[in-house]
Amino acid sequence: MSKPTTGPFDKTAGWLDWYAGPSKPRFQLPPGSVDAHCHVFGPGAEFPYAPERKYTPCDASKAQLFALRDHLGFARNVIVQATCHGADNRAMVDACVASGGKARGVATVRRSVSDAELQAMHDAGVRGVRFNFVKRLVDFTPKDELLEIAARIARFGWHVVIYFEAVDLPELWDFFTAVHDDLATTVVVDHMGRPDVSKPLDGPEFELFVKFMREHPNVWSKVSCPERLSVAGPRALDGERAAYRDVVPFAKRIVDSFPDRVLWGTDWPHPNLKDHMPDDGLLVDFIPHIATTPELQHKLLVANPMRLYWPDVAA
Ligand code: 0GY
Repeated sequence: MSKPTTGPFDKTAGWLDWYAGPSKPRFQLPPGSVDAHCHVFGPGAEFPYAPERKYTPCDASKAQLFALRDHLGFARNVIVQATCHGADNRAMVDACVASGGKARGVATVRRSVSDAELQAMHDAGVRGVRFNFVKRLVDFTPKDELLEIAARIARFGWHVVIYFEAVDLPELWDFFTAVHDDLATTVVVDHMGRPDVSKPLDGPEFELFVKFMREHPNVWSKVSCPERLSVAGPRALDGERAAYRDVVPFAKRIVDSFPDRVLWGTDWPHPNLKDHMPDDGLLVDFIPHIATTPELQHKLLVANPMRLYWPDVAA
């Protein structure tokens, strides 16, 4: 893989670039595996970062993403619109189109989006919208706007991806339940709703998330981002193939409890990590610790993402 570059934009102070030269995973991904959460950044010279962004990253192009896909052994990507591009989906859509059917997208839209624009995104491979509730990443969007968008995209058969932090779930519960009950749309939660893994696995905070999934059969979870959630490490660096052990019980519990509603992704190029940048090869080696049988691994990496993003292709 080539090295990260920066275009005409100045990166946020302290920005960590993605890890160039990742190792080969020892865990062999099942054939047809999908990296169901990753991003492209720019390149800024071609696809400028949004004026309202909360951070300015290094560039992370589609060619670099596809090189990583091939290096790690994934067959497909789901490219999630990153907040540094706001609701300008051009970089993500361009990557989906260039992938030749090997990438699907998740967009960010405002209520001003037209049906023709939604249709064009659908034709390019977009299958969902992302609602982000993480306050450090986005400005507040009124819930009525989100519900309006959710109703409009449901007609395209798209789903909703939501990103929030565990402490905010009680406040968001009614809204998410309305999306579920009124629209029957699949709702995919990013990174298990960001649990605080220093709290007990069976404590009230994570139990609420488990209850959320148990009571709402349309809710899925990405069991991704141990590098974001881990407090105790060890980091996926320097050959460490059993990294982020404090996250394992949380992710394993979700995989074991809801094996047909889980997804996994690298989160490359890992926006906003402050502490370290993981070796993505070693990150893949995290997977067999949380999906411990070939059957669970196949569901997590192949069957589930294919059902959601490529329902027309046999997995
Ligand atoms: C992630 C996490 C983060 C950022 C974004 O779109 C984004 O900017 O998703 C984060 O900073 O926690 O899912 O990639």
